[in-house]
Order: sequence, then structure tokens, then C-alpha cells
Amino acid sequence: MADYANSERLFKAAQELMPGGVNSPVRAWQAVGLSPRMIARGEGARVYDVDGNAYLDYVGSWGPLILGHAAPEVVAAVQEAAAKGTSFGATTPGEVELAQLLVDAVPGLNMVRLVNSGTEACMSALRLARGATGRPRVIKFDGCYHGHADSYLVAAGSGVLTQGIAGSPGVPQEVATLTLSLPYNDLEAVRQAVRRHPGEVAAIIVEPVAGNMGVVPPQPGFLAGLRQICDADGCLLIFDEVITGFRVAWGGAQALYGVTPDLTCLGKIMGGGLPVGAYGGRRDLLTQMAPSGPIYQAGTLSGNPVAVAAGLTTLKALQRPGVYESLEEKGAWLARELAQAAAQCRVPVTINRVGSMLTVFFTPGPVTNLDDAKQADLGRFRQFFQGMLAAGLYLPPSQFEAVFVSLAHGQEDLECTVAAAQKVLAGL
Ligand code: KE4
Repeated sequence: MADYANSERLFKAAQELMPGGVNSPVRAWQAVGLSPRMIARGEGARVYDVDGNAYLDYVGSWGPLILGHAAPEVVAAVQEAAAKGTSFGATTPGEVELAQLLVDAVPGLNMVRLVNSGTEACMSALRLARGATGRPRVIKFDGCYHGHADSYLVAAGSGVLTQGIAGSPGVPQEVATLTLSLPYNDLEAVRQAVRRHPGEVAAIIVEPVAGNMGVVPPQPGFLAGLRQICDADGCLLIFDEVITGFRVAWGGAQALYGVTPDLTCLGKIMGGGLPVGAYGGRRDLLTQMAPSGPIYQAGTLSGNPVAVAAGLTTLKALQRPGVYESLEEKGAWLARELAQAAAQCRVPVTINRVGSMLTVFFTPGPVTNLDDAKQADLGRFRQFFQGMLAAGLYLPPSQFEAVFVSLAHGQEDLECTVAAAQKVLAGL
């Protein structure tokens, strides 16, 4: 019988010191009815808890660890950078190199600003959109999550959805009313909202593949339709590619689907597991950011040389031939085999997948928006999570998050994942 004594002792202490014992709500495992495992280390596709139990990891730090944990080249780059000094508050060569790589890789990026998180990236992109257009409103989509800036905590996804929090206390009504949240994949709702507020919408922000209500891909024409609506109305299109950037394709979802936004938000993978985010887009917009323009945003550790070294090394590893074919193959195989296992066990599931990000929804489906995702049987999800954990599989502790397959997941790992799932599903 596995022992979790150290995890339980540490979590107890953590709960006295940090809200819910965590530094980010989804880590508290409240949706799955277990106390979370305290993680001591990771290596490749595995993480190890403080009691020495090993788990095949499909959280991947919520997306960044596409190479797997403690990738030797990333660790070496971080060590080398740290030995030269951890922060200068001045521009370093690595920032220029990373900015160049991002501009070369992502179709909509002509200029970019590095920040420290996806939240900062999305918050700054909205301030830029409002400053550049002089318009106050923002349109987002139910179940999408763009970090925890006030304007986005309206019908948000991820931890807000997992915790069942409608909005969030502390967000003034005056701010929340400027945010319109609409059903994902519903172009007509967007047309009506823009018609209701002519000349008032600064931006439409969208996860081009939603990952925070579980994985929900864009319906054919949805992203192109948003582009057309923005072009007609004069509002800006913002793609929040914090998850999808370098995940679903080298150039992100905008490269995969051939729709170019005015602004793009990035994070996660581009930091290789260290705190890095970025926002960028059209040069005529970015040059309006201080100090070249009047719109203000700043950050002591923005472009931090150690974090940039981790990000650069990760992105360079993703430029190797066959990387995205391999991620697609792994993701497709896993999704196909899990669907087959569920069918054999007569457990109704819908599996949504784009590349190496996927979600097993415990509902017959389809799942094309938040209302569909909320049909999922959360009790069954919880049983599945608990069964898989007992079998050594570490899944995201929420029905409304994405499973991430990394380059470190080998065929054997995927096979043992499916074998475990077959046993757990049979018992549901
Ligand atoms: P961060 O501030 O957490 O780096 O990024 C915010 C963010 C922005 N946009 C998208 C599409 C995101 O998915 C996120 C953060 N994602 C969640 C999990 N899906 C982070 C996990 C957490 O909150 O602990």
C-alpha cells in the first residue's frame, strides 16, 4: 500500500501558511476529493512525491513541460545563465535572441514584449488594445481563462470554473460590466454583442483552442469569423496562446488554423518551466507601449536571463525535425486508445484533442462550449482521477483542464496509461 505520510504532513503545514495550502487554487485538488501529493522532483515524463511514489505526469506543470521534466539541456542552460548572475534590470543578449525567435516563429508577431506570466501578458494586451482603440469593452468566451486580471474574471475557466466561482469578489461591478462573456464557437452571439455596442469594443480575446474548460477546439470558421467581425468593427483580435503557443504547432494555433490576430499572448512553453510570458503583434500597436509610446506596462524581472535561457533552450529543442509529428502521433494514439477503452467498458466519454493536448469528458457529448462541458459527470471524473492516481498516473485534478503529452512520454508510457485506464474504466 503506497504511503503518503510526508505529503499529508507537509500539506497540513502548508494549509496553515498559504491559502488552501497552495500558491495556485487548482493545485489544491478540491475537485477530486484527495489531499494533493507534494512533489519532490521530476525527471522526463515522471514526477516523484515526497514519499517516493512515482507518477507518469500528464499535467506537465499545466503545459510548459513539453520536453518533460529536468530536460538535461534546459537544466544546463539554467545553470550556465545563473552562474553569470540572475538578474540585472537591463536588456541582455538572450532577450534579443528570444524576441527574434518569437517574431520569426509566430505569424502575427512583428514586435514583442517579454513579461513574467500569462496573466501579465493577457492583462497588458488588453491595456494596449484599450489604449490603442480608445474603447472600453472586451469580449471573451465562457470557460476561457486569460489569467486573473480583473477584466477576465467573468465566466472564466480553469480554477475559477473548477472551484465553481461565478466571478470573483474584489472585481468592481464597474469593471466587470465592461467585459462581455459569450458562448465559445458562437459567432452570431459575437455579431449581436458588437452590434449592441458599436464602436465600444476594444478587443475580442479568445483561446484559439480552448484549454480551460477542458479542450474545446474551434469549430470550422469560428476563428476566421472573429477575424472578419474585428475587421468590420475596428476592434482588435487577441489570441491567447499561452497554452497553444508552441504546443499545437511551432507557430501556435494561428499557424495551424491560418488566422492572424492583431495581438498574441504567450507563456508556459516559451519559458521552459520558468516564469516567462510575452505579448506582441502588429508593430503599429506595440510601438504605443512605453517608452516608445504612452501606454504603460513594466516589470522588474521581465526578460529575466535565467528564465529566458530556459525558454530559448526549450524552443530550440522544438525546432528539431519531426517534433510536432511525434507529438501529434502520441496524442492521436492516446486519444484513440482511451476512446476504445471507454467504449469497451460502455462508459460514455467525449475526447477532444488538438495535437498533444486533450481532455476526456465524461459525457456523451459533443463538447463544443462551456454548457456542453458542464454536462460532464464530475463524480465519474473524480473516480477516474482517483483510480488512475492509485495506478501511478498523475492527471490534471479537474475535468476542466487539459491532459498534456510531452516528448518524454514514450510508447511504453502511453501503453501503460491505456492499460490502467481500461482497468479503472471497467470499475466505473
Ligand atoms: P499564468 O498567469 O498562470 O502564467 O497564465 C494565465 C493563463 C492565461 N491564458 C491561458 C490560456 C491559460 O491557460 C493561463 C493559465 N492556465 C492555468 C491552467 N489552465 C494555470 C494553472 C494555474 O492557474 O495554476
